[in-house]
Amino acid sequence: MSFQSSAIPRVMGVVNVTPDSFSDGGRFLRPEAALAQALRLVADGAAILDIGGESTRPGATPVAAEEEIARVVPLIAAIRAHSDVAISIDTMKPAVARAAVAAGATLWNDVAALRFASDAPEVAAELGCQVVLMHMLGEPGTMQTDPRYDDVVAEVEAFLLARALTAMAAGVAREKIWLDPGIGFGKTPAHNLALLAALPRFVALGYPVLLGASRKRFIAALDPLAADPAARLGGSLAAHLYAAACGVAAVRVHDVRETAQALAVWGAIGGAE
Ligand code: HH2
Repeated sequence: MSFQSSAIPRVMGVVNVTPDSFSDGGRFLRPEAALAQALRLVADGAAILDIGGESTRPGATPVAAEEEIARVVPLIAAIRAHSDVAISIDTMKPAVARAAVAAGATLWNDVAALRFASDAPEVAAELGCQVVLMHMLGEPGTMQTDPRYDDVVAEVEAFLLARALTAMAAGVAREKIWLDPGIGFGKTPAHNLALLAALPRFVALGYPVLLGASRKRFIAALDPLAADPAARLGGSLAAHLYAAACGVAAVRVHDVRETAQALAVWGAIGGAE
């Protein structure tokens, strides 16, 4: 296997301001609790905070743009007032991305890869922010209903390259684009493991790669004692250290302190050289 290590990946800490996210839903709905959590993640080692106002787990209730904006914008503004950490907005809606960037976000993390609104690529270009294009099979409500691929790695790779071309055709600068294979978004455990194993191939595409394996269900498929998402720290760390060795630019995690420590040890051993 050819590893492409060059640096310790940045840690992106997750702050979900939602009642129903799969691992931290409901915990940070109050603005003060969300701000305290965000600042704790910065102190713990997060270089980027990913703020989400709508859960994408299968069966989650869709949220109107106005409600999503009301959840995320005050938090982004409050974080901006307290810290210069990079802020990412996790949304599929151009109106939410626009409001978040106006409040201080510099990265639009779109799990729909700018597919779910016809003007999304143009809005991304107009905002001039960085954009994460993530692979998802279909849409959140049905993505986990018997997902099938002939060749999951080739199909995810082709999808991401096509979405990058669409974004660039709309005016998004190439250097603003990140790619993410979308662990858990329309994938069986076997698909997720194949995509993880193929990370060097995704890194070789020449875009920064973001990897989000934190507390995801494929870990429970490998460990019968990990039914509770909070019991998946060991598996999350293993996946993210492996991703670091493959040369990803950032890892999206809930357990920021533990991940930052693991990456520091890995880097000190020489993993990033
Ligand atoms: N995973 C989740 C949400 N957003 N964005 C990117 N780029 N990559 C991911 O792997 C990713 C993501 C799912 O995790 P979480 O935010 O904890 O849950 P929910 O979607 O239920 O809010």
